[in-house]
Amino acid sequence: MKFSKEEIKRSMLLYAVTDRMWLKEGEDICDVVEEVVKNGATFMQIREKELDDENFYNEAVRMKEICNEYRVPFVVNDNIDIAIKCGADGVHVGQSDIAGKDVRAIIGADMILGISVSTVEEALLAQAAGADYVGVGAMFATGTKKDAHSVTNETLKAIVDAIDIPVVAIGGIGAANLGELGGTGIDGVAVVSAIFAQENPGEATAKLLKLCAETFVENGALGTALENIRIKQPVMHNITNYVTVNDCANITLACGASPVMSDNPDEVEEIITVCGGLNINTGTLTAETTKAMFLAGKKANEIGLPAVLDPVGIGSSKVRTDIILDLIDKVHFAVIRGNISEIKTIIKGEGNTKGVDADVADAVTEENLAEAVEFAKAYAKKTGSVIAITGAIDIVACAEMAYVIYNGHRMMSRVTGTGCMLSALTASYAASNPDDLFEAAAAAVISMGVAGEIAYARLSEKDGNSSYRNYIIDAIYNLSGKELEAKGKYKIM
Ligand code: 3NM
Repeated sequence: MKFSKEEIKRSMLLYAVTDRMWLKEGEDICDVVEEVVKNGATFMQIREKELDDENFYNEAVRMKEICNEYRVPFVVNDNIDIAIKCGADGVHVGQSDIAGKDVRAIIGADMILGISVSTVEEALLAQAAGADYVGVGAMFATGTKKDAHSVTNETLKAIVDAIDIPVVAIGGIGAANLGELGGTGIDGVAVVSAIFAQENPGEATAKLLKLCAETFVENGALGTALENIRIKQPVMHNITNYVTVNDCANITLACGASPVMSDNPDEVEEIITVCGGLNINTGTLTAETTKAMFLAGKKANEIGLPAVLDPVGIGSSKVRTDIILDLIDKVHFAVIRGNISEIKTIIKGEGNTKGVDADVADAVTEENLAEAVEFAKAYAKKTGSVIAITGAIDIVACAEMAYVIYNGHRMMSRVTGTGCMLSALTASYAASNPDDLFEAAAAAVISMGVAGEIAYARLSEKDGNSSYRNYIIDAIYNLSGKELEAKGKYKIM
């Protein structure tokens, strides 16, 4: 299956179900769906009760493409044929439709199966029939589904306790009453009118997601890693290139840390002693900054502070490659963050090409993912550093485990320095979570990707890459731990 069980569980948080009834004059449902997933819906179901099969199918194909781009699971309500034909991630059926086990037999093991239930007995049957989640409703009075049974919070809790698969509540749920479902143990809510009947479905989605995060999400390792920066407010020593130094300083402030940007070899050893960690970025390298990097890096090691390396431009010249390899040799880095080509070049420079990069294509894709993850883990094991390889798909690896991260937006590549900013951010996370560098680095990478998504949703017609850069920094400034948990799109390998 494309989505792991954990991803499906997390994606229940804000489950949107389409309804064309609320479309405004001339509006296309797929455009609305794009606004909704762009603004944070974590799951999408197409529900068409009146449309003929051809139009249903055509619409499903387009929605599938949109959801795919945002890595949001997409299922089709009731129509198994269309679900299979359009390549949907799954299908959702009710009690009056075909029996769950028959649906599983038709769709096979890999597609997501959701089943609507309103009693514990139905929930147990759904689980036994191979459902990946159940939708429980109706929790409140709803005009959207006329024949819905009503369910009490007690029954909802009993269902949560009785089964192991994720539970999403549905029916009459909106911003005003969502809080009443807190404490029931559900994974999230499914809504139709609270999104699609609203004047601005995108804005409504963003607001609901925040509420869902506050109500249903517990701070895990990622959220805690972010909150720790705000609590500890470490001073961060950055020795970085002059192209993006200001952005690195501002993103450091945005996440809750405090930047010092000294690259003077005569003072860096003194400066680092009042800091919580170090970020070394090898862009626009000069003889002086090189000296400062070695001095600060060694001192950071000596006094036990985490150092992050961003090997910008390795391979672009012999001088730079040699310096970076020498740095890695003489300084222990808590985290090394680069794109796959940079990380590959580091390893090649060590003459360790065999079995490492030969079959790993330059871009990480679903096809070479398993191999790229093994490559990152192997290098993490060898160096004792956390290895963060960033691109369209990001990998954050320690020797035993890796986060594979799908957050971010392609518009990020139109801003110079998103990588540099991420390294500065990673150093702030590492300094605030020195005992859990793996989760810290993953949280940093996810938060940058989430910020790229939030910033993209905020762009208006006349905005370009300059506003986008600022919106990314704003998004980091405003990001909460729970929001980070809620918006993270990742799996563990
Ligand atoms: N299924 P709204 S209630 C599609 O109880 C659906 O199984 C339900 O719409 C169930 O969010 C429902 O507008 C409608 O109330 C939910």
